[in-house]
Amino acid sequence: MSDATAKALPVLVLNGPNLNMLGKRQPEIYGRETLADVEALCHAEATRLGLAVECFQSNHEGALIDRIQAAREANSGIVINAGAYTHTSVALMDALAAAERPTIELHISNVFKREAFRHHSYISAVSVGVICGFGTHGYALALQAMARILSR
Ligand code: CA2
Repeated sequence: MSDATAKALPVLVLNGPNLNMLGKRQPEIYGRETLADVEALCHAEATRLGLAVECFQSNHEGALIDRIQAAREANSGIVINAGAYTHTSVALMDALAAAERPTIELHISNVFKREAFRHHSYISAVSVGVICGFGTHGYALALQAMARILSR
């Protein structure tokens, strides 16, 4: 297959609990863009980078784990904003480790300027790197970093 016809590598963009509320509450922390705006941004940035994205949001830990398990077969990399599960979920950490796909952890807000309980992440230990504090632009930054990782 020539480069021109090569299929774009599919990156999974996962959003966890309450991120379906983006743009509807707390704009001073999370901005005014909705989850649909964020997912459109991801598709546009992926196209620009020659990647494909599959977006998934759930408020349920088990549904997120099921999607991560599917990513082992279906996706080349994972960008994850695990929401509050970041700070609590050994189960998500274990699922990401088992997926064996390069993972980038993302937060819209700068969690280190916030409450102490947001300073610890179970996801960081199984991630290539972490992007936080750049608002929803962080999703574009994460995809740029993922494109570089997958090109190696
Ligand atoms: O900054 C981030 O992206 C967070 O992952 C967001 C989580 C929070 O628990 C993490 O500590 C940091 C919360 C997501 C809630 O999103 C909302 C968005 C709009 C309105 C209400 C909640």
